[in-house]
Parts: sequence; structure tokens; C-alpha cells
Amino acid sequence: MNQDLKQWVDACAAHTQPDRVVWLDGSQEEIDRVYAEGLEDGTFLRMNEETYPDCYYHRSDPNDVARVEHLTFICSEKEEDAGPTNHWKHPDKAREEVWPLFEGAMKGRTMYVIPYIMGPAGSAISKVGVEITDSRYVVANMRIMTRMGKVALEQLGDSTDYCKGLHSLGDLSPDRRFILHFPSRREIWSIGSGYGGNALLGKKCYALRIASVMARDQGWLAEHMLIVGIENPQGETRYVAAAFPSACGKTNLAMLVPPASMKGWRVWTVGDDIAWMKFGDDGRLYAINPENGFFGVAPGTSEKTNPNAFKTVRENSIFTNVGLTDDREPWWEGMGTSAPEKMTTWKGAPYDPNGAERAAHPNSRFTAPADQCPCISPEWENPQGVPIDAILFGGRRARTNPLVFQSFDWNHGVFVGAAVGSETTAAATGAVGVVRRDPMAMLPFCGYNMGDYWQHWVDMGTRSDKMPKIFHVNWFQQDDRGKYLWPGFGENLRVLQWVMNRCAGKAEAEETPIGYVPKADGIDTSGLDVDGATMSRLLEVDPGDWKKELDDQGEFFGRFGDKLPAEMKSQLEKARARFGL
Ligand code: OXD
Ligand code: MN
Repeated sequence: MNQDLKQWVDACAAHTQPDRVVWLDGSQEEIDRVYAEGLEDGTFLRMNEETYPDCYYHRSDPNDVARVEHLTFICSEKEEDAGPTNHWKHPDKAREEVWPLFEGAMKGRTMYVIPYIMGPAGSAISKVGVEITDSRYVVANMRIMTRMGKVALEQLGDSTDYCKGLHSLGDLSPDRRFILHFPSRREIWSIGSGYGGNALLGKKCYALRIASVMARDQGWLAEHMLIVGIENPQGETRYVAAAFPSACGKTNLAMLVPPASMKGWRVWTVGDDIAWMKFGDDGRLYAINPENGFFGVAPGTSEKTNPNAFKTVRENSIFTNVGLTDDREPWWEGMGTSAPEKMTTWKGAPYDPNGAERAAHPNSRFTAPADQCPCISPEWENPQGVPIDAILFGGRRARTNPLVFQSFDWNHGVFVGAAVGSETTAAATGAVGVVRRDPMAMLPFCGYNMGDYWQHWVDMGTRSDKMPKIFHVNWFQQDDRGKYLWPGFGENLRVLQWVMNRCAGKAEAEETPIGYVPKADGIDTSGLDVDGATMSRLLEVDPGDWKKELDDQGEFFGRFGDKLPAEMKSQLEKARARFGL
């Protein structure tokens, strides 16, 4: 028994006072028991055993359905180490305010101890974490999303090199809800929420916020990125990592189905949300997916938009806050089938097809094992990771950003990533079409000062001459009437083909003030309903739009004061100068 771990678990148990403490080993009998108890206490409903075997349904508290950025804190000693884009609490104040909320919080409940690995077992890039929780829903999700139980304790041995995560549902009140990160102690406290990103501590809390700090200290990258392998008709596979803000189609791109016109091309999923990247002996960056499953947004997922995800979730999956038909099947808006007559909504009320209430919450989710994905990469559990040729950044922009461009070099690419912005959509509250800056898609997930984070990216580039090429993509340009100009989905592979060719030194490009853009006929549009005029619009770099864009980026950078790396300042000045500004 690992003494450090035992002492910490004992201390948490003494304070939270559960009825019993259960150390999880990851076995089938154990999870069967957890589900049986969860069926009994109402945490879970069993779904249709014929059409959705071994699937479970869960409704969360209606006030607890999403990540809560305003209740998420970085508890570094100094406020400047959290930076202007994070909420901050001093560790002493955090303890004073939040530790009392854990007192007796598990009375009448079971405390589960979940040892888990982020990443393939035995990989030098993997890391161990332990989550303590009083939620059976968390246990069931962690069993899909991580490698958990005995395998993790074996990997840990006597080491103290693990992340401690304490989670309690508390009383689920938003007034007593906190998600706290202590980067120097590698510790997480989460109370008052049972929702995914707040409660499955291996995901956003450890694999991004805590791991980003470890990555800076140890010289690697922990990023909010999907990883895909792209195989060309000659059978050569290159790997791409891509960062997009939430709700920009990461899971869809990770599981892309090549269009019929691109015979012989294949796309292989390595991960859909998080990438950990380290240098290999050859100086290249190698990426692993630290997760073991997908925690994907259900609405909008259909046989047409993402057939691979659709197939992945047909067994051994958990559905959270979707509609539930009388046949005990899931249903959500954008599933591609009409709403069934008889259904209960995510709130448990009868569904009214003419009413205002949706069947599924817009942030309703599926949790599914990655190895059930039909296009899962044969390399997805390779302990060495996969070598990354290209990094893509992107956002949702109606104008300004062309379909694709390549940065001039690594540092310019870091600037392009730092300047990522995405427009808010009608699905979220607030003004539509407002650009929110979301550097590297890490705004809610970077565990330290974002200025220092950009410097870390710059420093990484000095350590190797084999860094991936950096690109920016935008699938979301619209015409003046709001119609999308690019068909998206599987057709995005045509853009990736240009990216792959650039990496191989095979495609030509136009040099513009923002970077290298494909020539007019650079993207293969054969068989597509996209004419030449639309294509030039898609590749256009409009100086008026870019003046506004660079002004806005400059304003954002200004928030970082003297934490803004000199390199980012100079990149912005150079970009302005290229436009004659
Ligand atoms: C997610 C997110 O849940 O990025 O993956 O919000
Ligand atoms: Mn995400």
C-alpha cells in the first residue's frame, strides 16, 4: 500500500465522514455493483437492452448541466501566476472557505477511491491520478474515460508522483459550488457539482489545468487538442493535432469520414479532446490521448454529421440529459430522426412537440469507450505516442479568417494560436456573433498565466528544428445572408490534404500578410458545389477586416501587461506592418 496515498485518503475520510470507503479495482463485478446500486437510488436508468445493450441513462440536477467558469479557481500563491484570464483564490483563503464545506459532506454516502491513469498504461507520457468521490455517476464515467483501478495502483507503486482529486456532490447548490486547483501541490477540490467537466477530475481539471503547469515545468505540452491520423492512398499516415474552442466540431473532425471523391483516403481517430505532447529522441513531438473514452455533446450528432460517433455509442455507454423515449432509447435535437411521439425530456417531463422545452439539454452528453469507435487508430494506445506533423488552430468566424492558412514559422504560429477567436453562437446566452478570444482554445483550461504559457510555447520551439508546421482553419465563413460558404464535415479533408501536402513540401501557396494561403486552385473542389468565386471569397484576406482583427488582438494582448512575451508583441507589430498599419 502506498503510504502517502493511504494517509491522504484517511484524512479525507475523517473529514468527509462517509458511511464506508471503497477502493476501486476496475473489475467488471465491481462496476456491475456500482450500477446496481445506482439503479436502486435513481442515479441511473437502464436503457433498451436490445438496441442499447449495457447503456445507462442519467439526469443531472437542472441547475448543474455545464462547466462553471465563474466558480473555477486557480489557487496559486501569487495572483499574477493565475493571470488575467483565470479566477484566483489564495490557497489559504481557499482552504478557509471551502474545506469546511467538505466536513461531513459524505455522511450517509459511500466514498469511492478511484486510482486512474491518464494515457496508455506503461507509457512514459502517462500520469497517474487518484479521485475520491461520493458520486456513482462519476465512478461509472471515470471507468469509461480513464484506465482505472488495479492497473493504476501498479503504475503508481510507492511514488508520490500523482494528482490528488477530492470530489463531493455536496448539496449541489450553486452557492456552495467550487472547482479549485492547487497547481504547486497538484491537488484538485471539487464540490457542489456532479457534471462532467466539474466532477470527472481526470479530464479538464487534471489533464489540462494541472497538467499544463507540469508541462511548463517539465518541458512538454498539455493541450485542448484532438489527434487524428490521415492516411493517403499510398498508405502513408501523418498525424495532426487540432485545437478549437468548445462547440466548433472537434469530435466531428476527429472522426471524419472521407468524401466519396477522395478514394483511398482514411482518417484515424487518436483522440477528440486532449493531447499531451513530448519530444521523442528524434526531436519530433509525439502525442498521446490521455483519455480512454469520449465525453461528447449529443445534440447535432447524427448518422450524417458523425456516423462514427453514432456507431460508437450503441453499447456500454452513458447518456446524460438527453431525451428518453418510451422504448428507453436516447433522442436529441439534430439526431436526424423526427421526435418520437412518446418521450420524457432531460428534466423528466413529458415531451411536448409544440412546446418550448427541448427534449435534450444543448450540453447533453454521451460517454463512450474510445475502442468502440469504428475508425479508432491502430496506434491510439501506442505508449510512444504518434509523431505530429501539423498543428491546426481554428475558430468559428463568419468573416476575416480564410478557410486555411499556414504560419510563416513556429513563432508566428504561436502568435496565430494566441490570437484565436471564436464567435458566440445562438445556442449560448448573450449576444450572437461576438468574438471571444480563446488562445489555443485553452482560455478556460490553462492552469497558469496565459502570458507565461505563450512564452512556454516559444521556448518549446527553440528546442528542436523538427517542430510541427502550424496552420489556422475556419470552416464557418458565411455570405452576407448568413449562408455557410464551405460544406464542412467530411469535405474538410480536402483542406487537410493541402495541409498534408504543405508538410511534405508538395503544395504551392500564396504569401499574404497573415501567412501562406492556398493558390486559387490549391484546394481540390472536384465534385463539390463550390464555384470559383466562392472559393476566392473563402481564401480572401481582407485588409479592412484584418485591421479590426489586429486592433482587437492588440487590445486582448494589452491585458497581460509585462507578462506578454516580447516575441508576441513583436509578432503583432510585424503583422500590422505587413498590412501597412
Ligand atoms: C468539453 C469542452 O466539454 O471543451 O470538452 O467544453
Ligand atoms: Mn473540450
